[in-house]
Amino acid sequence: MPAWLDEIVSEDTLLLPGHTACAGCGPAINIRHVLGGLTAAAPESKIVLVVPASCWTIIAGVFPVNAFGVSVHLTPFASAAAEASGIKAAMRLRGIEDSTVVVWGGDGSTADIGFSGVSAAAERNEDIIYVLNDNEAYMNTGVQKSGATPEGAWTTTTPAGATRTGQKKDLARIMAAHGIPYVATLALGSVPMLRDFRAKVTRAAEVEGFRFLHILGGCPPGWRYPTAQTTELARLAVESHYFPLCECDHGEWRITVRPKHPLPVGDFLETQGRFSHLAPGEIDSIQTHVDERWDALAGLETS
Ligand SMILES: Cc1ncc(C[n+]2csc(CCOP(=O)(O)OP(=O)(O)O)c2C)c(N)n1
Ligand SMILES: [Mg+2]
Repeated sequence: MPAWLDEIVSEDTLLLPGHTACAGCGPAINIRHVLGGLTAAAPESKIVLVVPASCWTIIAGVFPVNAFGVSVHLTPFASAAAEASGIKAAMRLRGIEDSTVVVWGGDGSTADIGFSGVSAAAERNEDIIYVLNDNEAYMNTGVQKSGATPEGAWTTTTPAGATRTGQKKDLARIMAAHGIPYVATLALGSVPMLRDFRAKVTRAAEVEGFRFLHILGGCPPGWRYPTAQTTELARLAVESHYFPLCECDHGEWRITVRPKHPLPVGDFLETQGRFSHLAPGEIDSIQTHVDERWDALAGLETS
């Protein structure tokens, strides 16, 4: 077994078996690789996971039970980034210099309800890692539309016939505009994507200051697809340019995974019930917006 794979297999204690995530939960795979990557990069660093209201406040468990092998601090939406800033400062005051404070916030939390706190912590350049765990809706409360829900998607608050109009907020670019040291987008759908994912987590561990990781994770009940398809959907999201993988390292933008033969976005959309009502003209319109976003991102690349 190659050394990097060996390392990954030894990380099974970071998210413990028996947690209550749904079958096929994309974020459950993603969080394991975030914690694994951080532990591998800095084995001595104490990790504190800060979790605003979301599926993950349920999955983490109720005290004294903890589904994680690291400390977890649950918060309301609006205060997650402020509480993470305070935890980091308190650790320093107590002489614990080597700590990694990680917010694991949903898209509802990050793009909408908690956004002012996220923006303020970024503007202060707090020394924390903020993860946007993006499953593209308020899933824990039954699939309500968030600012990160994509155009055309069904949710319980945007039913067929009145589906999501407008565009998903581009949180990576919004956060990069704060001038923070590191921003990246991540998804897990293939071995090259896994290596890209882990390299970005490692880079986030190296950098000091506010780091923002935007991670796409499929939700079988919310996106309406069979549970075994989670990684395949992440692959289609990236290969269709629906979710480009990129980073902005100290102001330098780079697309990190460039599909050789980009797929039509319809190949991604057709896998999920949340898009099954779309007419061909609506898919064409989504394709136009996907192409525009890709071109805009490519235009940001500095090298
Ligand atoms: C101020 C406030 N409003 C509403 C809720 C109810 N609530 C709990 S979890 C949740 C959904 C959060 O969605 P998201 O941040 O996308 O995380 P996900 O559930 O998708 O993991 C909501 C609305 C709450 N806890 N606090
Ligand atoms: Mg969500």
